[in-house]
Amino acid sequence: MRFALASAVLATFATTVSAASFNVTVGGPNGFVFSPNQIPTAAVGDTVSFLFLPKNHTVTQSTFAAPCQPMANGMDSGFQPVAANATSAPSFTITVNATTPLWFFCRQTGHCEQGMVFAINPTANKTFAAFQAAANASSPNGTPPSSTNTSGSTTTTTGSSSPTTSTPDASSASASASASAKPNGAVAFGVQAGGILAVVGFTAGLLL
Ligand SMILES: *[C@@H]1O[C@H](CO)[C@@H](O)[C@H](O)[C@H]1NC(C)=O
Ligand SMILES: *[C@@H]1O[C@H](CO)[C@@H](O)[C@H](O)[C@H]1NC(C)=O
Ligand SMILES: *[C@@H]1O[C@H](CO)[C@@H](O)[C@H](O)[C@H]1NC(C)=O
Ligand SMILES: *[C@@H]1O[C@H](CO)[C@@H](O)[C@H](O)[C@H]1NC(C)=O
Ligand SMILES: *[C@@H]1O[C@H](CO)[C@@H](O)[C@H](O)[C@H]1NC(C)=O
Ligand SMILES: *[C@@H]1O[C@H](CO)[C@@H](O)[C@H](O)[C@H]1NC(C)=O
Ligand SMILES: *[C@@H]1O[C@H](CO)[C@@H](O)[C@H](O)[C@H]1NC(C)=O
Ligand SMILES: [Cu+2]
Repeated sequence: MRFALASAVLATFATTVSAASFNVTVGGPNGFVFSPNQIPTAAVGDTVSFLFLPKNHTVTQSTFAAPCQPMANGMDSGFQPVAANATSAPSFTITVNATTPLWFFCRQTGHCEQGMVFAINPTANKTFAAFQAAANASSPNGTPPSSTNTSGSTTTTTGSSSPTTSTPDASSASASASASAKPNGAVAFGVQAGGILAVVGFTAGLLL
């Protein structure tokens, strides 16, 4: 068993040795943002690892036409609540399987409409800026369009303060990845091992 696993890892490594890996943080001190907010050029086989900072975000695939709506059969990390004082964070990794554009958003209430979107391989005609502008112009999911005040979000407090939150979070990321792993022609979920990555510098006072 151990040998088989090691062989599989080595085989995977051998076939992807030239692939690039990108890290993207989700949320955290900078607010409702992915950072960086786009990967301009990703090749087939490249991986993108999302690292979830406080508070409670998702990485969810959408389409250019409907930035804040989950794409049918698209990828979704599920909600990843991270305490403000957490010292580690769950991660979620996807493998790029085509060079066509990939569009993502956070489906936490109101976040997409505040520009929390992300793109891989945007094009000259379908730019990140155009995608984000469309997201900003969207009506919040489940919120009456007439409500334009920004105070509508109910997510300003972090629900969990458990210091052990990160481990189950990572597990749920793995579970979500597995559950959503069916090919959609664009990307595939990568290995979720090593889901816990050390994160330093969280400061509760900066999170809002
Ligand atoms: C991504 O993050 C991991 C874990 O912190 C680190 O080992 C790796 O070097 C980072 N990769 C890039 C391209 O920054
Ligand atoms: C961009 O849009 C223009 C106008 O619709 C079109 O002529 C052009 O072929 C498009 N370019 C690409 C790369 O799709
Ligand atoms: C979308 O809204 C965010 C948050 O207000 C802002 O930072 C960003 O510049 C906006 N993007 C566009 C393209 O208007
Ligand atoms: C927005 O909030 C202000 C007070 O915070 C209130 O006076 C106003 O009526 C609200 N507008 C809407 C559309 O709810
Ligand atoms: C994270 O957000 C989702 C959606 O709003 C919510 O159902 C869930 O309870 C939140 N989790 C925590 C720990 O706050
Ligand atoms: C985070 O803060 C909560 C109280 O808000 C505390 O119970 C918990 O032990 C803290 N966790 C860590 C890792 O410091
Ligand atoms: C990659 O995409 C192709 C179609 O573009 C599909 O046939 C294949 O199953 C995908 N691979 C994975 C691992 O999702
Ligand atoms: Cu979010």
